[in-house]
This record gives sequence, C-alpha cells and structure tokens, in this order.
Amino acid sequence: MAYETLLVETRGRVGLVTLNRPQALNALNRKLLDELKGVLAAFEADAGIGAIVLTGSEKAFAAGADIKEMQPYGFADAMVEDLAAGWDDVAACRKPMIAAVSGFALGGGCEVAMMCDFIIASETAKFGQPEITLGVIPGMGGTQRLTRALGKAKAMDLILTGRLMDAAEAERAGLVARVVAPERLLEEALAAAEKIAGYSLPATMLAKEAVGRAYETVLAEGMRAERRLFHALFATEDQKEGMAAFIEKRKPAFRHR
Ligand code: CO8
Repeated sequence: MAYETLLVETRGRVGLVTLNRPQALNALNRKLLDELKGVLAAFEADAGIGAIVLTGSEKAFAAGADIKEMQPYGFADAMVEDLAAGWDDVAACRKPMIAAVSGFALGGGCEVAMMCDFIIASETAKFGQPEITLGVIPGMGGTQRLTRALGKAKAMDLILTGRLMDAAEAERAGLVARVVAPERLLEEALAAAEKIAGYSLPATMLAKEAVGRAYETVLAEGMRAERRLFHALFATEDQKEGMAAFIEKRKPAFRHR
C-alpha cells in the first residue's frame, strides 16, 4: 500500500515506519496521523509483527506538529475537534515500539518519540519542546511524559525556555536509552527490535503494559497491575516453553502464543 506521508516496510518480524514529509521536516499533519494510526493498527493485528521501529530522516525525526495547519485554529475549534487527541491512539499501540531519532525531534516530534517505548538516538539528535516560542504549550503529552522522564527541573527548563537538548544531554537525563553514530542508527534500532520480536509476543506486550503502569499510576496500583499481568503469562504456551528450555539448557522455540 502506498502512503503520502510514510514509508512502510517489514523486516522479518519487525515493522519499520519512516516519517516521510521531507519538504516540511516531517511536520506532523492530519494526514500523517491518519496514516500512522492505520499502519500501527495493521501491525498490531498482524501476528507476524513482534516489534515496530519508528524513524524519520537524517535531518529530522519530526520538527513538530504542522504549524501551518494549526495556525488558523481558534479555541472553540481546537476544543470541539479535540486537537491532538488522535495521538493518544499512537501512544496506545500495544506492541513494543522503538523510536530511532536523528536530527530534530521537536515539539510534537519529541512527544511522538516519547510515546514509543524507548528512544535510540543518533549523535546528531536534538530534542526540545519549543512550543513556548509559538505562544502555546506542548499538547501531545510533553508536559507529562517529559516531566516523568527527566524530572521537574529539566522539564521546566526545556518547556519554559524552549531550548534544545543534544543527544548526549538527553542520554544523561534519561530521555534516551542509547546514543549511536548516525550511520549506525537504523541498524541498532532494527537489531533491538528484532531481538524483542524474537521473544514471546504475549510476554513483550505485557512487559510493555506493566512498565507503562509504573509510569501512569502510583506504585501500589502499578504493583497490583504487574502481579496480575505476571500471573496471566502463566496461561501461555511460551511460558511453558521458555522455562522448559532454561531447565533443559537449550534455546527456546517460542510460538508467540
Ligand atoms: N510545521 C510546519 N512546517 C515546518 C515545521 C513545522 N513544525 N518545521 C519546519 N517546517 C517547514 C518550514 O516551514 C520549511 O518550509 P518552507 O521551505 O516551505 O519554508 C521547511 O520545513 C524547512 O524548515 P526550515 O527552513 O525552518 O529549516 P531549518 O533547518 O532552517 O530549521 C528547525 C529547522 C529549527 C527545526 C525549524 O524548522 C523550526 O524551528 N521548526 C519548528 C519547530 C517547532 O516550533 N516545533 C513545535 C511545533 S508546535 C507542536 O509541535 C505542538 C504539538 C502539540 C499539538 C499537536 C496537535 C496536532
């Protein structure tokens, strides 16, 4: 299927989505959101996909929501249409998703990267929430996810000043899981995704859900959720196989069920 704003391919059990609006540094418009939601829903429904990599170009992962599209909105339009809410569906993707970030990840671009389960960044990556420079604030989760990822001091610094943060600072601050040379970015992200996709799919999906709970709820709630999800995995064939393989000192042959 051909897309206007994305390039989509599968590499074994990994789904690779490349944001592709080079003329606008991958600015996130309505069309891109619709196409991305469709692709993620298809990957989620496809038992042959175990992990997803989301990437952009060398110059920009995404330079934010499309300012030209947003500029004419008034409060009533934004509120009634619930502008930005459609992105919750991207964040709700149940399969593990890695952001491979090179160049600018600004505003909505930084927020989409944070919707992924972890970020692998090229040394050239630049993160920021410059909405304040446009007279607005982050609207796709930046005030919440950045604060949880970095803590209040750095989140306030970035959101209130609108300054950009390079890859080294982002890694030190805990926003980014790994930083690699630009030419190794996709290779590293695909290798990580392939590794994840080789494990039991119910286990990786529930691991993602459980870590997500730590992020969304208080510790006691999160612990209760983790316990239930942990128990549920004992209903899978892959748990039997994984543990049997350990005991028998062989590699597990997961059926992803
Ligand atoms: N929206 C629309 N077009 C953009 C965007 C954007 N966010 N970013 C870049 N472009 C366009 C430029 O207008 C330019 O187009 P044209 O050639 O037609 O003028 C083209 O991309 C290339 O950009 P530049 O010439 O500016 O490239 P530079 O290398 O000089 O600068 C920068 C790169 C620094 C990244 C610069 O483009 C920039 O500052 N971009 C805007 C960054 C920004 O402010 N992002 C935040 C946007 S607001 C947001 O994300 C809010 C999200 C929450 C709500 C979402 C609801 C849907």
